[in-house]
Amino acid sequence: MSQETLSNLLQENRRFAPPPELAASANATAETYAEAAEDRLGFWARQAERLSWSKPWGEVLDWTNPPFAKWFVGGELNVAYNCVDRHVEAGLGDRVAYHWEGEPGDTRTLTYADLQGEVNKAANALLELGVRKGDRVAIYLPMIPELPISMLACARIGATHSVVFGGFSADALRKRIDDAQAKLVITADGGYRRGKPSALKPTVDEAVAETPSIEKVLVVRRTNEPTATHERDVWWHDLVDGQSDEHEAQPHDAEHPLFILYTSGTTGNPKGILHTSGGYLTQVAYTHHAVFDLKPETDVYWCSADIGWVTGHSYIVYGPLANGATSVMYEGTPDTPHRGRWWEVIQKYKVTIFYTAPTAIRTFMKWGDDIPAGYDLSSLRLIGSVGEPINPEAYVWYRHHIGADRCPVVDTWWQTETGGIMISPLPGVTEGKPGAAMRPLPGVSVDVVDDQGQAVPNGGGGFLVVKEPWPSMLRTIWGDDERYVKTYWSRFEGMYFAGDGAKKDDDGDLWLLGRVDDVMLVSGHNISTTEVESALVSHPKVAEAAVTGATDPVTGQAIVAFVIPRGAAEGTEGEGFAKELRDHVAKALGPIAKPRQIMVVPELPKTRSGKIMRRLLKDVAENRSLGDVTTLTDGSVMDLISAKLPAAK
Ligand code: 6R9
Repeated sequence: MSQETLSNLLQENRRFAPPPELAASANATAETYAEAAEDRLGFWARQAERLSWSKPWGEVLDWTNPPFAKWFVGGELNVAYNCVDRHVEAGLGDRVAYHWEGEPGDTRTLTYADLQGEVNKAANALLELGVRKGDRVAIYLPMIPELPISMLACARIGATHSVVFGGFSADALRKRIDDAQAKLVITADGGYRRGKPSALKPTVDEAVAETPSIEKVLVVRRTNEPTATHERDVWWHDLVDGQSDEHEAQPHDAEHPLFILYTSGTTGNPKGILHTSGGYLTQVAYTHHAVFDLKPETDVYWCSADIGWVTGHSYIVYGPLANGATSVMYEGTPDTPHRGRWWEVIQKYKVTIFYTAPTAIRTFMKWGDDIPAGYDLSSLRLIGSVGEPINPEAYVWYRHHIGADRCPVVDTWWQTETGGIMISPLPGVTEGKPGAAMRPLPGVSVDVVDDQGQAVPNGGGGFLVVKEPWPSMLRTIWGDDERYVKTYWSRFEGMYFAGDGAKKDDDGDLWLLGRVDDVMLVSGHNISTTEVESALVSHPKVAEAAVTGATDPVTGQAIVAFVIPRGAAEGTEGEGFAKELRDHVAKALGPIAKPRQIMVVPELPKTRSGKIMRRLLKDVAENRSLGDVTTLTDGSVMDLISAKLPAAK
């Protein structure tokens, strides 16, 4: 980053008011902001009362040793009890917790009473395997019910889980197991992806051959594909099914480690982000209630994320269950067996609240408007987005084609590190602006600062920071307090540095501009990848775009854009198309943002959670061999891209 602030180029004037019926009975109102502003800690203390505590807390926040926070000091609770048992005790045992849909079309319905029995059996099984409070358990499962069941079983007995995306390599799994010194891995023979069984167990075998901390491997049978068995292996159906479905949950300290989740970051070893119990559950329950306006008696909620990503932890498992929600959980990919599968799921379960990622939305734009148009999506009342900045055009497409111009869109900004949503519209209060995440939630203190850590005025751009501790904040990087302090709390005195660029518009609303590491410096101007990508996606022939800065002898860096055309679009090849796009960007943002080069590609490299890996595109643009590709969803994508391209000039 240079001394200059980030550019602030894109103009977007469309506005969408909250639907009056939603506003009239919204869970969060304008007063909520005022209430939280008046007494932030009092506000969070009231939110913590959504949970059931075995022992009341004393202080709300202990911040005497910053940046090491303790929330709800001395309080005790059991997270699994809060997510499951207390709903059963309240007479809601027959309410569906999960409508689970397997990729091949098999289904399972789990009520809260069913979930209680399953979690208790799994907890008893973990105890039989010698897992104790404080031990770490690695979970490497597909999107099947045993995944949330395993997480809750760990939470119940006080073991700390570390979920690793099914599909990460043996090496990635081994590193994570070693770092956490996990005792047990829970896995499956495989899962279904793209219409085929996809094996997991061989990867685990390869990983644990070199992880001395692992004592046992607990294996769910999902695909029935033959797998090698080892002495350390135990089948789930042999061990768990026969256990008692009773288990008495013990209370754990509010700061007891609930889970570790690894984020790769751009350099170095993955960081084990540590989340604890009371504060985490308070914030995910509250935000799920307020941002999605959840009415647990009537809503059917679906978050399409993978549980291996923090979004799945907080908004498929802990938030929705703490609130007694009915959720849909889907195992597979959006295009199996056909490209309308997700819309078919919404139609089938009459989903009312839908939460997905911009990468998925742009893929649907590429596939064409007629696909969602073939399904009845009239049950939807609210739709959300997470993971990347949502380009204004993708927002408007989502609102129109999925939300029937009726559903508010909540663009939610947060991170693995923040644990829960931090910036988002409140659907009954906020007038939506396509592309803006809008305002910090009540009780959350966020700002945009310049290089010196000074708040920028409205209309300015800079670095996104969090100014006060929040309940679901990460507590440290597992085993590395020093790296925690250095990575997040050293860039600006007394503030959490998120690593994202942002701007405040003239109304003071927030627009996220992508990771500051991705900002391009062209002829002395900082240009955000997000704004150029959004300008490209606003061209009617473009579905997706990714840009990166490549070294240039004249301008320092030059913008290189990779674009995927929309399915039905014609005339998307050759120099004519490239010129059309370059002119379009120049018109939208000014000549400085004009890409030097446009490359039409069939796919973009993405992480498992759908984020574009611009670092790899930079390698292509600068004619380098590729860096670390271990977190890439699909390794063949880079070959596809390279094969299609002339060498970058
Ligand atoms: C939840 C999650 C965190 C990074 C974050 C930012 C980007 C997430 C966003 C968004 C703009 C949004 N990000 N949501 N950017 N608008 N609504 O994604 O966690 O995987 O740790 O990623 O994702 O760059 O810093 P995680």
